[in-house]
Amino acid sequence: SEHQYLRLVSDILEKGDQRHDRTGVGTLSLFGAMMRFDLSKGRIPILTTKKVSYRLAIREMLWFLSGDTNIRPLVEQGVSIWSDWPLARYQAETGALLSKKEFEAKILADTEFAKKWGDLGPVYGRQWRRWQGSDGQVYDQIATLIETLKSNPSSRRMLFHGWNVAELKDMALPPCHMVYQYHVTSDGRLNSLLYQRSADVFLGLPFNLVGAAALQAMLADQAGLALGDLVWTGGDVHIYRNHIDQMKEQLAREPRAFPRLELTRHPNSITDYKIEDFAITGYDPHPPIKGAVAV
Ligand code: THF
Repeated sequence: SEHQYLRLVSDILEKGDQRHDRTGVGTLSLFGAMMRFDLSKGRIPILTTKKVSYRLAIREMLWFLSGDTNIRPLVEQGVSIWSDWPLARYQAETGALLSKKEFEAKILADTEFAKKWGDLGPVYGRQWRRWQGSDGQVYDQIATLIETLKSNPSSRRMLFHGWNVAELKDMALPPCHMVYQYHVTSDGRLNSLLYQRSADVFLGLPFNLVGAAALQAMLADQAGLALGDLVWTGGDVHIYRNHIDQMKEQLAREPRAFPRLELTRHPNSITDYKIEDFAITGYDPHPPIKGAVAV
């Protein structure tokens, strides 16, 4: 339940190591954490102690699955959560001072501009769907995973990975949610385990939980399986210093029941899901809590 998340937050606030980080903001950080969510009753972990824009998180997951690495299709759908990194690169390389809104407007208006400045490099989608092997072959890790879920569900090798060492230097950000492993129980339930090397507990983690649960539901749907547990595990699990007040406010709230997820359509392929296929019911969150993202 959500208490696991709140306990993690209070652990970090109480015992977290004060660290300097890449972004210059500074964090309180713990190393190594785990949470386990039971999805078998149809409920998925969308936090209720603040309002989470879960549609953005599902759209982000659908974008990963499409194999795209350019922010343009996200911006077209009103998803701005990836725009800060291309904007920072554009500003650093051209000296131009644009607001995020102005930058996104150029991405939408100008195809050439979007190609040049909207791409994040070989991030998630590329590695998941088109991992370039040293043998010259291109590997679709998601297609292989679905095949194995169907043909050999007792396999212990059902996973996909984002950390392609040779290509890290070309990525706007190396993958945070890095390995997804799957497991099918003898009674046909799909479990998943996400290993996240670095977790922004206030902003990113709530999104990553929604994405992982939505993905698990799509994979189960494609492979004809029921849902089991979602296990989340984190490496450097941190709260940015400028999120501490927000986290304290969130901790003071009483969690409610997680909402239900139902897929209302059964597409033939993992790439055919649309945002409308995700019916979320019973989501009754506390009000949103704002916080700035560290770039
Ligand atoms: N970098 C950092 N510092 N934190 C992250 O969580 C993160 N990500 C992705 C890549 N780099 C990261 C980007 N994901 C929001 C949510 C997810 C993000 C980035 C930003 C965010 O600002 N959410 C707000 C507003 C959402 C909205 O637009 O409505 C929120 O209140 O949830 C982790 O994968």
